[in-house]
Amino acid sequence: MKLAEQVRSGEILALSRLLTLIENDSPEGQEALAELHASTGRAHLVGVTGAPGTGKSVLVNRLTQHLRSLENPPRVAIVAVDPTSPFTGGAILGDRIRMRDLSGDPGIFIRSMANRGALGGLARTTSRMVDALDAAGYSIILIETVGTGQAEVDIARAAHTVLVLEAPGLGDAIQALKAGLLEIADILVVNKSDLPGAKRTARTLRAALKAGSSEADWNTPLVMTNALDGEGIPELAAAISEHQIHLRQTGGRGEKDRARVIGEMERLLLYRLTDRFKAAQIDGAYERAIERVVDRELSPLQAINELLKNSS
Ligand SMILES: Nc1nc2c(ncn2[C@@H]2O[C@H](COP(=O)(O)OP(=O)(O)O)[C@@H](O)[C@H]2O)c(=O)[nH]1
Ligand SMILES: [Mg+2]
Repeated sequence: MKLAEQVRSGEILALSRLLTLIENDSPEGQEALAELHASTGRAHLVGVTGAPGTGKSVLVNRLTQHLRSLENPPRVAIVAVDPTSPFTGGAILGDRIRMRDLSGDPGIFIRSMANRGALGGLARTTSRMVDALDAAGYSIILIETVGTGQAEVDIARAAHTVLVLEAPGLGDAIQALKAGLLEIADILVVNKSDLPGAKRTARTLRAALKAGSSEADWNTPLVMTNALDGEGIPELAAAISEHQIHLRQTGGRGEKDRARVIGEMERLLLYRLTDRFKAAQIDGAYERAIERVVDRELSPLQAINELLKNSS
């Protein structure tokens, strides 16, 4: 059986292999993805972002456990996009907890990005992995990204439902405001509700939410959780489900999917046309242009205009 068919029929080893092929940007992976495209579009994508240490990994683990304990449990996949070294405490602890609590349930699939998807770009690689998991029949895909770099924030933003995590004691509320994280939140989560200061953090964020709420048709809820003991997790799951229904009813889901497609196509077009353009330059004209810009003879715009003029 071909790889795409194996993935579609839920074979775990085939799925793992496809994800590795995607990470390595291999043609075989691209071929399988092309075959699988018609089987995508069913999963609900949930982005989970926030500063390091807010408890994203533990929360994702706890949320998954909760979803799997429901009467009709969805199949859940987790993609962890964590550019921090695997040797930092948080990531290791998060992974260990996951391994211990979630292993053995065939309805759960967990994948950490082995590298930063250096070959294909982080956003592109993640988006393709999500497509593979979608085609493999996971109906909820949780995407954990550190809310620090623009690429990571963009990955979360591309999801249908975006959770932004906060925790007391990091000077965090202000940080999130600065980073513009609040604006992309469909659900705001104040985790570590057991710690002193959690209520104050929630109050600060509620005020900020009110002040900044511009989206007319969805009032971003604030949910307090304790990811360690699971308090607030059922409420969080309910809020995600409500947002999912809201998107379906308002046509927001279609809009988000379309935006994702447009983004992916424009990225591809950009890479393809750039490669083709560079390949068409004769006698190192492109490299020469770079040197002239470096030497301040031309501005980047002048250099590109000149190259375009000479090659048309
Ligand atoms: N007190 C408390 N600690 C938590 C809670 N959730 C996570 N933590 C701890 O916060 C640290 C960072 O958690 P982790 O999930 O790795 O954070 P991440 O970097 O956002 O993925 C770990 O030591 C967790 O045990 C919580 O609800 N309450
Ligand atoms: Mg983590």
